[in-house]
Amino acid sequence: MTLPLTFSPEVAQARANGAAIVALESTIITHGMPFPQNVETARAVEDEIRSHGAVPATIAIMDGRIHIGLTEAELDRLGQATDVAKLSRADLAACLATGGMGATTVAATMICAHLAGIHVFATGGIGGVHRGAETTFDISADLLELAATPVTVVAAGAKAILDLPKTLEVLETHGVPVIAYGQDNFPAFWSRSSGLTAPLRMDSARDIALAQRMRTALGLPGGQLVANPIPVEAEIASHEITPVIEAALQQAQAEGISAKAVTPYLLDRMYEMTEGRSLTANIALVLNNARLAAAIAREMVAG
Ligand code: PSU
Ligand code: MN
Repeated sequence: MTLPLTFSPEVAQARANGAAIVALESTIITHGMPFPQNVETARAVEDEIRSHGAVPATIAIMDGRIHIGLTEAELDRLGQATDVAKLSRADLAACLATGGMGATTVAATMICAHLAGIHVFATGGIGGVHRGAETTFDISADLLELAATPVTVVAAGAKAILDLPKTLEVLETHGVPVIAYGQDNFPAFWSRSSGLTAPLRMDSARDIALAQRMRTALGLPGGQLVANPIPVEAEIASHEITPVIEAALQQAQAEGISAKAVTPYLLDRMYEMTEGRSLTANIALVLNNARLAAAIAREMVAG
């Protein structure tokens, strides 16, 4: 069976030229931000990568094909669609087989990026171990994907809607390098610090690129999580965001939200309760991650 990969003209050209490429996920577009800010942000992130010397490849499933890079029209279609499946490792193949439209999470984007020969991927936050996981067993497949698929993921850490100590423990158990960029602390998405020390720290894109290559050379499967703190001016202090997180979690529980619906529900409640401020911060940190990912991708190409 030939792989159902469709490259956008821009990405096809980048591959032919051996240019630096940065993968981008699509669940952040369909389930992470409201329209039209989702499409505007997706475009701004792509432009940020272009202006930092790399080519963006937004990944999504459309018409039974894995699209590596979306045209303007495809991005619009995805951003406005309301019936898009949220795809992880478990449902990627089924969506392709049945021809539906699907947005890729961190896990599914890593799989598709690897198939396309892309080694770096920028996003906002990764999934993790949910609070109460000791009873719900709700642990994002993103964590196991980082252990299995050789793609370096640049995120702003993980949201404090998750259980961050447990998230770091699971990553360690599965042998995933967690690298804080430019500081010792593991960042918590809207806040630069979670109060937890990250297992590793690096201060240059070059070291991060080299570490991924070294990992693969050693025969170790899997990628790396680069935790890049939100820019200072965009940060929401932890004493401001914590009560909002608590309220959102309580509402999710009261409404019996479970499984795949949990993360999108919490993001939506946070947006409402902060009157959009959580979204402004989210956009700033994704742009910041795009810049770092572009620098890492350039280092990987430079070899
Ligand atoms: N965290 C965010 N924003 C997001 C997501 C997570 O701050 O948009 C999305 C990503 O696509 C991530 C997915 O891979 O949610 C994780 O979902 P789950 O917890 O159901 O595995
Ligand atoms: Mn989950």
